[in-house]
Amino acid sequence: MQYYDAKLLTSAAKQSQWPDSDLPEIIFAGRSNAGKSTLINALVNRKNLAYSGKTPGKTRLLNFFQIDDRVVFTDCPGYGYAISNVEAAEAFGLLIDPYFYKRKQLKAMVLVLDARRVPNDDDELMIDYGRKAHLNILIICTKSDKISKSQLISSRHQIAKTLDVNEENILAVDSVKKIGMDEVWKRIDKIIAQSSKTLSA
Ligand SMILES: Nc1nc2c(ncn2[C@@H]2O[C@H](COP(=O)(O)OP(=O)(O)OP(=O)(O)O)[C@@H](O)[C@H]2O)c(=O)[nH]1
Ligand SMILES: [Mg+2]
Repeated sequence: MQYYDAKLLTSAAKQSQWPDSDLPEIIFAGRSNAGKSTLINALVNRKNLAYSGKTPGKTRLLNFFQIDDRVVFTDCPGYGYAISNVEAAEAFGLLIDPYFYKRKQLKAMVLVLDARRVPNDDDELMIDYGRKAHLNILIICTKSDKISKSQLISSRHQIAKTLDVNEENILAVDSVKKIGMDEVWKRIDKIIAQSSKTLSA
């Protein structure tokens, strides 16, 4: 089992609180309860690094985790719980807008989707954020253990169509049993390698 030195750098509500770091960053975004925090924990072999809670939608901050001296994972608050709540939507925009558009070391977005659900308008909005900020986009379907192989195949088709992405960029994982993590790391390593070129350029 691979060991990762992973630590919470900081939790930020606004730009002045972003950590002072020049490592490449990857944001993990997705609907509340999609499995963002559990995925981060699984990737670094930790149980409680990123808190994965029983009260979905509670985190309202960007949580920055440094992994070794290589990369920073940013755990984004989940969206979609209070879709009709304008205030909540505004607060979310205020939190992530500057981060997506001003954070130079932000290189990629992992869009976390529950494999059992079709992407909704919020997911489409989120992927648009990533595209407008010129990020690499990787889609991870969590909870693949909860559906059959054939359901997973059709789910991936559906996601590719709805979000207009190549199926190659849609991976499936079971974060509880930590299945699929090697493939996710391969993609992350690739992103890190590419961004170290642009960061030092
Ligand atoms: N079976 C199974 N359960 C999962 C998987 N990933 C996440 N879960 C469960 O789904 C629930 C939500 O996971 P979280 O990681 O807290 O979700 P989140 O996206 O961080 O949620 P917010 O922070 O509230 O937005 C937890 O009970 C997890 O144990 C998976 O791959 N398989
Ligand atoms: Mg979470």
